[in-house]
Amino acid sequence: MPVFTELTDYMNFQDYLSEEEKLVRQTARQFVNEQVLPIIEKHAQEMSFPRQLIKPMGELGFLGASLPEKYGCAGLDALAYGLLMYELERGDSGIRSFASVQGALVMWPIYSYGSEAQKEHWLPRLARGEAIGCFGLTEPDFGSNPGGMRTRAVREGQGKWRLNGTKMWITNGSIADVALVWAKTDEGVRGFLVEKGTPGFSAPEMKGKWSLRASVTSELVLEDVLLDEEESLLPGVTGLKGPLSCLNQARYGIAWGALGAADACYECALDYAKTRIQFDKPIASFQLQQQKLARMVTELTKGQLLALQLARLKDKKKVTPAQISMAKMNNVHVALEICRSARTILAANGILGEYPVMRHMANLESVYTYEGTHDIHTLIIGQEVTGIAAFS
Ligand code: TGC
Ligand code: FAD
Repeated sequence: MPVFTELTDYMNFQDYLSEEEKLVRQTARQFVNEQVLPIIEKHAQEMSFPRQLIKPMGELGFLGASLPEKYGCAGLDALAYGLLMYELERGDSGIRSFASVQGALVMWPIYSYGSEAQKEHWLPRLARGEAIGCFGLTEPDFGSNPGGMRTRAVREGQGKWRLNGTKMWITNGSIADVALVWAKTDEGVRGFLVEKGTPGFSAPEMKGKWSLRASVTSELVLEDVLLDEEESLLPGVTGLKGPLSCLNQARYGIAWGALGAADACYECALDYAKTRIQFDKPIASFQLQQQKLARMVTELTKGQLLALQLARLKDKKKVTPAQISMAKMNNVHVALEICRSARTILAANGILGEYPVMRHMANLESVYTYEGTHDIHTLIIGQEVTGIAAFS
């Protein structure tokens, strides 16, 4: 598999990065080149998550990277965090997914809605990769519409809660030490931290995926799980806005990350087109192939500029959920198109694991769906511009 030393930067956006942003990106790129690319194809073929990468990711500060140093995190700005996601997903969407779930969907809600004791107990361990987290919102019958969830938590005497329900499609589920489970209560939706090994709780792994094969996806089964309120209940939020606010963090990371996968495919296709000879010429000399490459680099660049502005808004705390939806929707869509186009340039070789193209393409089919499908983000933007919700 070819290893490329620099990211695609047609509009020279890197000239305006701070020293810290450059360092984070470079560190993540080196990590991916040295530790992810040599092993990822084998893991994807064997359908296993490379758990040996968790500790190094923790040591490098990649987990919960935008949270404060007080809890053992790197305290990165939004742009540095986005570039980190870009580089990780250039390796594989499964690696970025692991970091997204750990940081944006488990550590961020504990930081934002947890008690001080919960923060001190979980955040440093999660940051170091000594504990793994997962985020349980989706259910077998409620994906795009999590408000319909059936998982239920009821108060059981003084300071206790009883949880029943099933979650599905949960990244990291079977390897997680702690699951953040969202459940309906009489007060509205609440978040509960459920530790591995709690009686009545299990997390069977889902098998047979053709996408995100180097990532663990699981069910969460909760049968009369008895929880202590102080340890488990996130006190700081009630209502669907709890889980949906976490998604803003993760969707932001995906808007950057998907472009990393696209960059890997574009670079691979460009390199291949310049060296593959047909009709006595490199295929890069044919107009039809140049058109594909020009389109790919243009869409990649437009996606980067969209994500850059999103980063600026996010750091100024001015970003809206619908703006994040636009970037997630657009960037995953163009990333998938870029990967598909790259596959056509590599033709038969494009389906081989020797090149990263088909793996990225298959991964992005999941990315297109999770964290809100392309359709749902379209409707979120539609609601923003018309003032009319068209979800139901
Ligand atoms: P709606 O009535 O619109 O909203 C309910 C309450 O939530 C608030 N809200 C938000 N708050 C913060 N950020 C957001 N993005 C928010 N969106 C909504 C809203 O203001 C309201 O608050 P309040 O105080 O008035 O109660 O809710 P709805 O039921 O009509 O649903 C709207 C819809 C469809 C947009 C929402 O349900 C949605 O986003 N659906 C998509 C579900 C989704 O994205 N699931 C992702 C699961 S996690 C995952 O996929 C992880 S993959 C990880 C990986 O491996 O990388
Ligand atoms: P559905 O909601 O059943 O949608 C089916 C189709 O109908 C889609 O095309 C959708 O766009 C369309 N549709 C639905 N509603 C509307 C509407 N109102 N208008 C128009 N079209 C509509 N979830 C978690 O909670 N945690 C995780 O860690 C997690 N990880 C995941 C990992 C993977 C690999 C995958 C594939 C999914 C993961 N998910 C996770 C679940 C993911 O968030 C859901 O799959 C996603 O929200 C869509 O739900 P669904 O698959 O049930 O599709």
